[in-house]
Amino acid sequence: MKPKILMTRAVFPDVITYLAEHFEVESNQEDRIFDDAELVRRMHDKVGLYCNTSQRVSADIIAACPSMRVIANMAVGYNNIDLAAATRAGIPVTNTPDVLNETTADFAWALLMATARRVTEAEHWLRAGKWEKWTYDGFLGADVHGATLGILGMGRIGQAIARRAKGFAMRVIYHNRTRLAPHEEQGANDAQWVSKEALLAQADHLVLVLPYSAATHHAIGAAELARMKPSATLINIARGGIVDDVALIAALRAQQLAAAGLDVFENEPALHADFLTLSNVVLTPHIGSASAPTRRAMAYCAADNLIAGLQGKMPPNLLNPEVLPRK
Ligand code: 8YV
Repeated sequence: MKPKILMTRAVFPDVITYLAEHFEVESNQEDRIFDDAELVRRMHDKVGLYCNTSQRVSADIIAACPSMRVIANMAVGYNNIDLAAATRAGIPVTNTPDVLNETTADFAWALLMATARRVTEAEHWLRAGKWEKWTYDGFLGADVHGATLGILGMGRIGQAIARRAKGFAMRVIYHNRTRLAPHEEQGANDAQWVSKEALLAQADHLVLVLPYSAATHHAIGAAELARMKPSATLINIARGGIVDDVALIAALRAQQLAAAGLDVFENEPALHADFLTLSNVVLTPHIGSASAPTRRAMAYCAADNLIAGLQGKMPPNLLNPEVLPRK
């Protein structure tokens, strides 16, 4: 008999076929969202969990699923999983890094450009039938070329964003807990490390690409927004919770900040209703990695991690190697 796994959300059907070569798969192509109790109930006879960031896997859930042997998250971020609790329970946890770096960097630029040049605001106005004549001051935005790009969080996606700034002749500054090696700063990234305070004060366009954790909760709040230029744009493609959304709404209303491009929100998908009343925001539903080839690559990456883990092999993207027996 094949080992049993649960897939918490709908995926490309061929990924289910692929996993079914190895496992008895319980899929969820109806794409219902499981609450904690339903997840635990469905996991009672399963050894593998294939999930994504919409599925919370808390310490209580881990404790209530004693047969669970591997968790494969179809995302690079894994703040939905209590990694420490999984590690204590000896459960390998995997994610899907790298395959989405370039696609997510592309999207950061799409959001930055749309926000700086007011693309969606102008389109809504056009669709509303308001375009009667050209005006010299219609939808004036901020320049991107020649401006200073700030990046908070300079991991693999941050660096892919930095590399793209060359074509826009931008100065790139970044802040990260760990500074890049000199050859990385001077090479393709061409980026200068600055303090967080300097980053906030100098950036014309500030992109957030840091992982969410207790340490980065509200890393951008009222005090940080007050340090930014009133002409600046803020782009969040990382995680809801890194920005204090209430403080951001107040800053955007007061035009203490020119505009924001947001792909992620606190408590998403139930975002703060006041965002919908603002014209100086571009809002997208967490689609940073959503290109067809990349979502497919993520889905197979998570599948390969689960297969390796349940076969007792080293999963390619293991987050907690300390759970494996020492050789
Ligand atoms: C995912 C993401 O698509 O990888 C991540 O961390 O935020 C996105 O690429 C989304 O979280 C679904 O798991």
